[in-house]
Amino acid sequence: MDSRRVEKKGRESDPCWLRYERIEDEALADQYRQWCKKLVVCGSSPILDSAREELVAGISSMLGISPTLSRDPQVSPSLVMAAPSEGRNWVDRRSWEEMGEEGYLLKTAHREGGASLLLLGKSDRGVLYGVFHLLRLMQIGRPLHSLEIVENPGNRLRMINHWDNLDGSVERGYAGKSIFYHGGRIARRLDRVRDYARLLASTGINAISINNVNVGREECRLITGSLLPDVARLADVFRAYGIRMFLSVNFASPMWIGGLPTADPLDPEVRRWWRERTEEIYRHIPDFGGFVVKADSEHQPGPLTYGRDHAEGANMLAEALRPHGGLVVWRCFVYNFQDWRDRSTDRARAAYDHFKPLDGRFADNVVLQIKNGPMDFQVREPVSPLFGAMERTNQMLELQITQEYTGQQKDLCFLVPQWKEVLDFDTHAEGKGSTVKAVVGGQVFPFRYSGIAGVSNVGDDRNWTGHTLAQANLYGFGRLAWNPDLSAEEIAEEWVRLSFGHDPRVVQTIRDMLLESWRVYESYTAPLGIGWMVKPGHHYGPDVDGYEYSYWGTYHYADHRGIGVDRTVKTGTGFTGQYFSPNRERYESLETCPDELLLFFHHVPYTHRLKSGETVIQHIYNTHFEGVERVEDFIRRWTRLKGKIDEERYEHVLSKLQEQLANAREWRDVINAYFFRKSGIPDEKGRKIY
Ligand code: GCV
Repeated sequence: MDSRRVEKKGRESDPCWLRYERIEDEALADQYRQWCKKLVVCGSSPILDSAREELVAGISSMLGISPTLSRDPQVSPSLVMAAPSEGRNWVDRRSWEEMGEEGYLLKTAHREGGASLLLLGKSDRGVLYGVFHLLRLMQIGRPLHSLEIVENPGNRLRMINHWDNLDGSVERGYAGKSIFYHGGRIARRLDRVRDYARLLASTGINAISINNVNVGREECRLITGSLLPDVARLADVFRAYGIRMFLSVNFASPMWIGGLPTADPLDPEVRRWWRERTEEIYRHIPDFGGFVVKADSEHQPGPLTYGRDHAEGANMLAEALRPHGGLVVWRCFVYNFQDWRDRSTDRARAAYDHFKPLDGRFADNVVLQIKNGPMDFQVREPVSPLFGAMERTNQMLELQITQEYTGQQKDLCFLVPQWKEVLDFDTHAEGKGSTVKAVVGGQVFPFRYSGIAGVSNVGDDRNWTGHTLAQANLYGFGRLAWNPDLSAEEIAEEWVRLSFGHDPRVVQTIRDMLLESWRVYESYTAPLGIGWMVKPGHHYGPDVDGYEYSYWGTYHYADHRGIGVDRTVKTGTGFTGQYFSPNRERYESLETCPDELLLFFHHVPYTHRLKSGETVIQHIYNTHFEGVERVEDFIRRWTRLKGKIDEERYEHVLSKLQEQLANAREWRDVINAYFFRKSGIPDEKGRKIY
């Protein structure tokens, strides 16, 4: 076991997918030993040192040998890990040029006098990513004798956002307390943070923001001399794994901690204040990434208070960061300006209505961070129409790894299939093929900065994520941010093998359960694109009209005749008009709108027939009964793994599944009863509705 793992309450934290279990197939292990017993390391830097340490730890643990270290590149056979400056000598020009800034090459080179396994990067980061790739191949049992791999990331920014507060709480956190903060201070021991950095780097993450986007007064201190030395300690840990640190800032900081009478972005004193603050940050953290900002949203202050718009607000911060190479990540989750007294208000329209007119006005070191859907991380939503709609403005995608509306790490819900649908969605912004992944990958418009951010699901629980199987979401997020073309199946299988080994029944069972789980969760919580039927505040469990902003049932508009939100141009809120053709027409028409989003876009009678042939009301009943049955089936399948995986994880997952079953039953009963009473239409199968 890795001695670097921190102890919590006397117990080691879970290594997740970096288990490096001893390879039991001796023939395979022998093959690997041939390559790994001599390690040639050319170059040194904090990142290369992390790479070397990881490689040595992985090899020792999997193969039971300590590789001899050498600087002599002629040693053979050997594994050669070379810094960018030296790696160039090892391969032909074409191979070298195939690699991008953060790319790497893994190649078995058979040469006169012997052979070497080359692990080269265009940057130190690239080498580190190559090390993790090689270790992954070994954990999965792949042969190494004829490797020829060149990998480059599909996204420039691959970022994790934390919603951690200084008091140690985590907004929408379901896995214990923050790993960064305890009681108003930054943790003294950072072993756990270091293991986290390893986990993130192993999937290719290169940026992290470490505090909640709802920035309270206390958290404002993170950008002051009182906490910056500690923030810099955290930055040091992440830097050694190629991860740049960002901080969330409160737009009113000049007033809250600067003593100024205003935070108006056009006020010269305010601008000077931000410049000086930023300079101080860079004195502590020379490679600081920049600011993440939630402005004019859910009680957070912003430029609108001063009659300024979001571009003026963001550009002021961009100006302060520019001399240092920093970025402003400006969130588009803004809907407060809408008039809630007006019954035709549609929250889905908000981000587009607000930001689209500002296209071209943002500085080039501002990136707009857009949630995947127009609402807020629901189980099912269409893709936000803002993607691709601002061709002169850097854009990135925001996903929620933490499972606020998707089971809160109590219910199993593997989100990669949902994210794949988002990434593969064709916006048609520049004609066919303008997928979301191409937009945020910077291939549709030449964005200077773009990429993907995910809200972390990690806390100080021993297993990091509350539900052990929720580790797969963190892993899957990182893998997709690196390579959005990977399939959900590939990612699920890879994660299971790394985390649970290669027993065919174990692999198949867990992989299949993961892949089915989002639709199962959807089946008992969110019929046909209707979301939000959650208990207020904490958002777990069913309450059809419970959601705190659910004025007049605006999220489902259910009455005794029908259900759904009419968002058509013809008779509704006009939201469908925000999409490019042909998506606009597809959603506008009842005939072509996909069933799973029907009630998001249309208000229909309960007796409306879906493409499946079922009526809407019968679909609601059926899916809620089936959802419970599917969870019962999960439990049956899981119990067949007894004895095939370690007792601790077996029992833990079993208890989570039992909790999920209770939750699914509650959803079934509450939702079915509500719509039975509303519609007066009985279940055609005569099942009991409570
Ligand atoms: C950090 C949702 C969540 C909030 C979160 C917000 C956001 O509304 O419920 O907890 O705040 O999204 O993304 O800013």
